[in-house]
Amino acid sequence: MKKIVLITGASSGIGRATALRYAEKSYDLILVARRMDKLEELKNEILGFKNIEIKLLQMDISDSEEVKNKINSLEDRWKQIDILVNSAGLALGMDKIHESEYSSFDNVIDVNIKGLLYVSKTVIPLMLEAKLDGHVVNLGSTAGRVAYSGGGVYCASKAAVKTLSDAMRIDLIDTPIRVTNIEPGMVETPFSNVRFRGDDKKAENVYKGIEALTSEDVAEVIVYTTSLPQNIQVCELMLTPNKQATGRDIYKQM
Ligand code: 8X3
Repeated sequence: MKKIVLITGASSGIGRATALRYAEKSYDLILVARRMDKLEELKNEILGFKNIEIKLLQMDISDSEEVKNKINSLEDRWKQIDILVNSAGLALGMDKIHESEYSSFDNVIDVNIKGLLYVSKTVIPLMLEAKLDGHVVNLGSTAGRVAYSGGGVYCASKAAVKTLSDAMRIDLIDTPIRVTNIEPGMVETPFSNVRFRGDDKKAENVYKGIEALTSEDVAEVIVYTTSLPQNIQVCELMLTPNKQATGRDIYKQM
């Protein structure tokens, strides 16, 4: 039976690259994002090189009712989810906490923390019901380990992803399900364009003087951790470009 992977944030960046990598490996895909046109585009691209089944789910993962209803309404075959990749996430701006707009905190917390919880809370029971050797991959970040000025809520959200991953792993210790927290450092994706609300110059500056990782690099690592023998659980995996040692503030001091 072919394996199924559900990927959130599949319309761009690491989520998109991960979808392409699993497609190459012949997994069937459930692709989740808000932008249906982007998902359709990705689906067509994949079907151009691989004969697999792809389900598209247009969803705002920060809406718990929507997550619950849409995932639970999948046909039985699509509920047999082997791998969940919680890739959806964002940062907004680089303002110091005390200089930020009140409203700027909400979006990041809603997607990065609550969205990850809503999707996991819906998919994990399906994995348990189907008695699958499931695997949950959460996208953390070096920012969850080392805070930096202007990164406040984003860093905190990724620290939450680390803690939630640990808690999930303990919750699921008596089951075959594995939980992995992937913590990339600098990755050149539309992440910085979103953070700087479309200011390409500012976004480019983030990666100046450093050969950042690509989304494909991170996708490769995600697929690697889920392809290991069942008895090997990669709990956490931090990956950085060669010229980034730990978190972002340390890099800036070099
Ligand atoms: C993204 C890493 O350093 O841009 O998760 O915050 S950083």
